[in-house]
Amino acid sequence: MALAYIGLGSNLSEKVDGQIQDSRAQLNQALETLSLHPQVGVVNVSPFYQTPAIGPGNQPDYVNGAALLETELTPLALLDLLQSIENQQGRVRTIRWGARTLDLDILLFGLLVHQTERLILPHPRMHERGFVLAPLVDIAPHLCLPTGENISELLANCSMQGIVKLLG
Ligand code: 5RY
Ligand code: CA
Ligand code: CA
Repeated sequence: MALAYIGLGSNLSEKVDGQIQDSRAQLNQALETLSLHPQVGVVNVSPFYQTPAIGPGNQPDYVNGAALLETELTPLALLDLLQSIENQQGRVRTIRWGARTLDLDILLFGLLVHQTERLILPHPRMHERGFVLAPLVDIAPHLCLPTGENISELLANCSMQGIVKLLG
């Protein structure tokens, strides 16, 4: 049984059965699907944040969050599952770093350090992104990367400009 932290993001809504699924609903739907998987447990979920989009063009703000999973899956099997949930929730891959209905990233898989074409662990940019670290620190303030760096200390060096914690 491994513990894995994931990052969740969405900056596009989608219509499901005629109803608008806003970005918060996208994240909640993904967590629901994960919790129903026989080899995955959702241990803890962070508050969600509204965050200015970083990337090309003019994009809507994101909703970002983080979650702690316990899983029997291998890192690559978990990645397959996360990508299948992204696709199931209407993610269309057009331009790199473009707006998306759902983005699920493995941030940490235990203390595993792994680097292949498909998957780099820890997530290579997590240490410098406020929208990743702020929700993560809410659920794991004492968490350290395999390098020994504490995530609360890393967050203190990130810009929190425009990042707002959402209520409820
Ligand atoms: C930079 C470039 C591309 C940062 C930079 C991406 C999210 C990035 C996002 C998200 C917010 C992307 C990857 N320099 N902005 N932009 N939240 N994902 N706020 O989840 F993150 S595309
Ligand atoms: Ca991402
Ligand atoms: Ca991703």
